[in-house]
Formats: sequence, structure tokens, C-alpha cells
Amino acid sequence: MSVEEFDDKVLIVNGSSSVTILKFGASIISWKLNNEERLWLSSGAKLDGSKAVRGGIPLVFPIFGKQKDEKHPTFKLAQHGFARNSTWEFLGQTSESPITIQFGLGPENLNKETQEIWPYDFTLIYSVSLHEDKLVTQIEVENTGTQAFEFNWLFHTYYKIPDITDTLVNNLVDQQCFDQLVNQQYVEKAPVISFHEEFDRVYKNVNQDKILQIVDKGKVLYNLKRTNLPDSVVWNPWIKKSEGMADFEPKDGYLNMLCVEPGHVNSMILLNSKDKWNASQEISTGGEIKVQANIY
Ligand code: TA6
Repeated sequence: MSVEEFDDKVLIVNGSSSVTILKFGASIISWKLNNEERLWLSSGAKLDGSKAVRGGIPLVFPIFGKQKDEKHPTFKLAQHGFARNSTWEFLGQTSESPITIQFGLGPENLNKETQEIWPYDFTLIYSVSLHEDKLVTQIEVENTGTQAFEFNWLFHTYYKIPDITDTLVNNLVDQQCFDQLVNQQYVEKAPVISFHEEFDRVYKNVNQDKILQIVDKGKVLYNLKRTNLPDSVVWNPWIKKSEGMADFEPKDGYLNMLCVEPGHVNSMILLNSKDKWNASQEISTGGEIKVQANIY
């Protein structure tokens, strides 16, 4: 087992498992289990801090997407906020088993422009735990100032999959969702989600006992457990949108990736002075298909 810090990243290795985290964005860019890569990373991804990483697990804070309310303090922030576009501080290892390391972000890590746009005192503590059989990412948001602020949080996880046309997502049936492609809200009636075109939906208030499963030809690839993250975005850019993203390579990469993104994005979280907010995602692989359609 080892934790190795480089100038731009931190690498955890534990036998045939490993995880690589870029200090820029505290973005996980690789997670290997049994020496097999489980996250999709564009071959065109910028890893030099020039833009948010296309792939892996970018972090979305304090706004998901673009704020529509021009009076809101997050209105002038870039899409998906500043967490994925800022260099975090490596805080070191906090546990041996599972191996856990932490990164921190505060106003002192933001450029002047961002501090002026979003003038709040806060601390983000991001923990990455590499287990034998799963990956856990946890976030703590603390309001260290005197003014309350509002935020969204989302783990923008890009899963590596064999073939999107054989892939299903389980346990979202009967959920309220907002379809970002047609700007419409409706109840998901498909027993399982399948993919044959661009897909971009925000599933709202999904009971946290529901384990979201990514299934390939009847075999469970990934299980996603969420704590304090009621919403989940499901996104595949398909052909046209992939062609429109300069850093999305190869262009047919949409066939081998799927984003299932746990978050709190349907509403803003209000954090009062000195309060803390915690959330996490746990990703495991394999196991049985577990249909939980009747948990509301
Ligand atoms: O999470 C889905 C989404 O909001 C999509 O609408 C798409 O915009 C994707 O995020 C990627 O956004 P980005 O800013 O990384 O290009």
C-alpha cells in the first residue's frame, strides 16, 4: 500500500487497486480495481489546469449547471462552479484501512475574480477512500464566515462501460425527473433506462435506499450508494454533443462512457454561519441485480 504525492497529483496504490487524483479540481482521473480502469477519461482531457477535466470524477460546487436567477450570487460563476477549476491543497492521509486521503479548498485557493463573484468564507474537505472492493468519495462543506450562503453539490462521475447500447440503469422508474434536452419535467416510466440518443435528465429526490445500478447485458457493472445526495443526473452526450466538445476524444467515446452523478442540485442548500454539510457516494462493482422499484 502506498500514497505518493507528485507536484500535480496524488496516487494511492493498494495491490491491484489504485486511484489517481489531480490536485487541479481534486479530480479523480483514474480508479482501478483488479488492475482494470473503471472511470472514463477523454484522451483529449486537459490535465494541465487549463480547463476542467473531461472525465473521471469532477466536483461540482457551488452551482450545478448555470444559475438562471441573475440576482443569485452564483449567477456569474462558470457552468458547474469553481471547485473543478481550482487547485486544491493535499491535506495528507487520514486512515490506513481503508486508505483515505483528503484535499481542502477555501477562498485563499480561488482567483480574485471568483472571490469577488462569490464572497463567502468556506472550507471544503474532500475525502477519497480506496477500499478493496469499492471507492468512496465524501465532501464536507463548512460555512466558516458570518454570512449564510446557498450551494449545490454533485459528483460528476464518468463511468467506463463496454457499450452504451447494451447498458441499462436500474431503479429510477417512477422517479420525477427534469429532462434538460426538452426542458420538461415528467415521471420516468421506463422500468430501466436505456440509451439510443443524447440523454440528460436530473432525477429528483430518489430515495437513498435505492441503489442505482449500471448493468451491461444482465451483468452489474457498478452499484452507486448515496448519502445525503437526493438527486442523480444521468448523462450521455451521444454523437452530436460529443463532436461539439473539443476535449471529448475519441469522438466515438460516448459509446464507452456514462455519467451517473449523485448530487443535491434540484434545489439550493442553505448553510448558515458555522454550520457544516456532509455527503458521500460509494461505488462498488458486480453483485446481483436488485430491483427496488417500490421504494418511494
Ligand atoms: O451533468 C450533465 C451536464 O450538466 C450536461 O448537461 C453537460 O453539460 C455535462 O454536464 C457536461 O458539462 P461540462 O460543463 O463539463 O461540459
